Amino acid sequence: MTAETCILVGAPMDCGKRTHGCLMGPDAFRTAGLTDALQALGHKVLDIGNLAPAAHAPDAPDTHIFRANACIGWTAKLLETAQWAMSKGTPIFLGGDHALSLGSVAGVAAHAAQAGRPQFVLWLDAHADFHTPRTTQSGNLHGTPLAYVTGQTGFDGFPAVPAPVPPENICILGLRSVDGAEKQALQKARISRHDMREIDETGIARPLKAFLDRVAAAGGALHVSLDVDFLDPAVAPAVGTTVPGGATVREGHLVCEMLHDSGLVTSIDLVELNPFLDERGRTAQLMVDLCASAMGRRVFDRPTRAYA
Ligand code: 6HN
Ligand code: MN
Ligand code: MN
Ligand code: MN
Repeated sequence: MTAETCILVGAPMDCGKRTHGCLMGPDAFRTAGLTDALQALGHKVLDIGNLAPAAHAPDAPDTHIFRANACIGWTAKLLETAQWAMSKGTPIFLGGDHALSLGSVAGVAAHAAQAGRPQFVLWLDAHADFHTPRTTQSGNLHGTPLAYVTGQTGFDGFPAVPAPVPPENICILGLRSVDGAEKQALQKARISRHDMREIDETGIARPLKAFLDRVAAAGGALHVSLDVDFLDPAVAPAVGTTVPGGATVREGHLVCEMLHDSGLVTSIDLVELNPFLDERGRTAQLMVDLCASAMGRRVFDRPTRAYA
C-alpha cells in the first residue's frame, strides 16, 4: 500500500439547502476518528481545519435560488483550496452539503488539466445533482454540482469553471431519485448512470469495474464524491434527503475497497452528513469507516485487481 499525504479540508458549508446541520459535519468526522483511522493505515494526515467562504454579497431572503451568494463565496474558496491541496497530497473534503462539490470538483479538475491529465468523477448518490439554477424546482444548489462542473450555463455570478469535466468522464452509482428535468438532461449528456435497480440485478462491482477500467486506460485522475444518501437510511440516517432502497454497508465498503485497489483515487468528498439527525454518531462512524476502506483498510491483504 502506498502511503499518502491526506489533506483534510473542513468545509462547514450549509447553504446548499434549507435543512440545517451540515455545518457540524467536519467536526463529526473528526470526532468519529478520521485522522486516527488514516494514520493507522500508514498515511500522513494534514488537517488544515475548517475553511470559511470568500467574501460575498448578502443574500436576499426571498429569491428562488436559496443563498446563492453564500454558495458563490464557498465555491470561490474551495476552487482555490482544492488546487492548492492537490499539489500537496490527496485532499479529503469534509462537508458540508453537496454544494461544496461545485468548488472541490472544479478545483481538482483545474489541477488535473494543468498536469495534462483527464479528470474523472465517481458520484455515489441517490440523486443525480444535475440541475442548473434554471431547472431546479427546490432552488437548493446542492442539487446542481454535476451541471456546474460539466460547464452547463445558468450559474450566473459563480466563478468560471477553469476546466469543465467531460460528461463521459462521470459515473453515478446509487440513483433512485431523479427529477424530470435532470432525467431529460441526463438522457442527452453522456454521463454513465446506474440506478439501484441495475445494482440489484448485476451487483455494484460490475458498473464500477467498467468505469475504473476506463479511468485507468485514460491515465485519469479520479475524484470520488460520497453523499451520505447513497447509503440506505436504515444504516445512514444522518442526512436531510433520505431515500429508501439505498446501498448496504457491504456495497459501500466493496465500492471503497475496489477504489483503493484501483490505485486511481486522487481526491474525495465526504458530504451531506447532518450530525443533528444522527443516532449516536453511527452515520459519521460509517462514513469514516468507508473512507478508511477507500484508503486501504482491509481484513486480509489481496493482490491488486483481485476483482478482475
Ligand atoms: N443532493 N433533486 C432534488 C433537488 O432539490 O434538486 C434533491 C437534491 C439532493 C441533493 O443529493 O446532494
Ligand atoms: Mn448529492
Ligand atoms: Mn443525494
Ligand atoms: Mn495520490
